[in-house]
Amino acid sequence: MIIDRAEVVVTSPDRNFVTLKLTTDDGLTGLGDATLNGRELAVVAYLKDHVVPLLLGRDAHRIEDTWQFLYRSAYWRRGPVTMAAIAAVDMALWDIKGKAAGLPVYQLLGGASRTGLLAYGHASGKTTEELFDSIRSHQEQGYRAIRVQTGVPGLKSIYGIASNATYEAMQGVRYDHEPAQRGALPNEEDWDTRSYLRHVPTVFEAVRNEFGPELPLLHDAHHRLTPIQAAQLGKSLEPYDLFWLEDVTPAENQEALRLVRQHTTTPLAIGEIFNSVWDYQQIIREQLIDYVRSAVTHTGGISHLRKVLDYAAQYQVKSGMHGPTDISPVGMAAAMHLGLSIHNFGIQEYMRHGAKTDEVFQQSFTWSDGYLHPGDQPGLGVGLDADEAGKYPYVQAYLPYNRLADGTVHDW
Ligand code: KDG
Ligand code: MG
Repeated sequence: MIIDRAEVVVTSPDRNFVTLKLTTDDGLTGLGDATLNGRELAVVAYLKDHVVPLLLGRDAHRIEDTWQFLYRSAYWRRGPVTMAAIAAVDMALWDIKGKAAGLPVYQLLGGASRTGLLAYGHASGKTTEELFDSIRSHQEQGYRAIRVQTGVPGLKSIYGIASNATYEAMQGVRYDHEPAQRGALPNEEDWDTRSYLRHVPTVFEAVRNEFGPELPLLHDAHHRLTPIQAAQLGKSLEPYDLFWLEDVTPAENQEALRLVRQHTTTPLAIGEIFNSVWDYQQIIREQLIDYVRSAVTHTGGISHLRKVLDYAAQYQVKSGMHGPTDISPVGMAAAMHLGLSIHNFGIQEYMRHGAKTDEVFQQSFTWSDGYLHPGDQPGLGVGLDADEAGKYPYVQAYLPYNRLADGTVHDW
C-alpha cells in the first residue's frame, strides 16, 4: 500500500474548499480536508510544494510515522497552515486504512462509545423576532441544542448573524451565517463592547422566557472581550444556564481564562483557532475550560486531536469540535468518526453545507432527531466528484474584520 499519487483539489461550490486526495499503488483512495478559511491558497502551496513530494513512495499504513515525520522534519512546527496540511494527510491515511480494512474509521479508533452525536445549530436574528423564528426553524430541522447570536443596537453588522447585508440582498431568504465574503478585500464591521455586554443578557432572558429551561443554549463571543469583561458576561448569563460560552477572550492568552474562571460558573469553550496540544496545555491542566473547540481539520488531523482529547479526558474536559461551513464534508466526517469513538464527547457543531457542496462531496452520514452518525461505509465515507468539483474554480474570499468607533482595529 504505497502512496503513488497525491492531488490537491480546490473547489468553490458554495464556498472555497481544499481537499487532498491520496491514491495508493493498489488503487485505494483517501481524502483529507485542508480548508483554512480566507487563507486557502497558502495551504495549497504548502501541500503542493513541500508535502506531496515527501509522500510519494511512502507506506500508506504508517499514519503515526508519517505524522511525526511531517511535523518534526519541517523544523518550523505548528501554525495553522502547517497543521491544516498535516491534518489533510492524516485524514486521508485514516480513510485509506479504513477502506483497506473494510471498516468505518470509528471502528479503527476503538469502536462506538455512543449511538449518535448530539449536534448544535446556529440560530440568529438581527431582532428578537427574527431570532425566535430562527430558533423555531432549527427545532423543526431536528436540532436539540442551539447557538444564539443576535444583532446589537447601534451596530451595523455583527458576527454570527445570518441577517446581515447578504440576507437583505437575498430579499428575506434566510441562510445560515457564512462569515467569509467573496471579493477582493475583506468587509469592515463595527464593534462596541459596552452595548454588547448590556444587550446579550436581555436576549437570553427573552429566549428562556419563550423556549423554557430545557433547551441547551450556546453563545460565541468570538474573541472580543478583555478578561474582566468576559467575567462580567459569564456572570450576567448565569441565570440562563448556558451549555457554553465560547471564545470569550482572544485565544492567544491562555492565562486570561484564569481570571474569567474565578468569577463565573458559566461553562467555557475555546480553541477553534488553536492547532496543537501545546495551545491547550495550561488551560486543560488548570481546568480553565470545559470544552475543546478544535476541528480535526485545523489541529493536525484525527491522530493529533485524539491526543488532545485524551489529555482533556483526564481533567473532565469534553469535545465540542468546530463544525461551521468552512469545515468541508470530509473534515466533518473525520470529526464524527472521532466523536463517536472517544469517551469524552461533548457536542458537535453542525451547520448544513449548501446544495452545490453536497453535489461535489457524496456523504454517508445521517442526521436524525438532533443526532449525527458518520455511517458505516469503509473509511471516512465521503467521495469527491472531480467533474462537479471542476465546475467551481477558487474565488477570492476573506473573513471580515472589526473597527471600533474611533477607527481602532479590534478582534473579529
Ligand atoms: O472561519 C471562521 C469561522 O469558522 C468561525 O468564525 C466560526 O466561530 C465560529 C464558530 O463558532 O463556528
Ligand atoms: Mg466560534
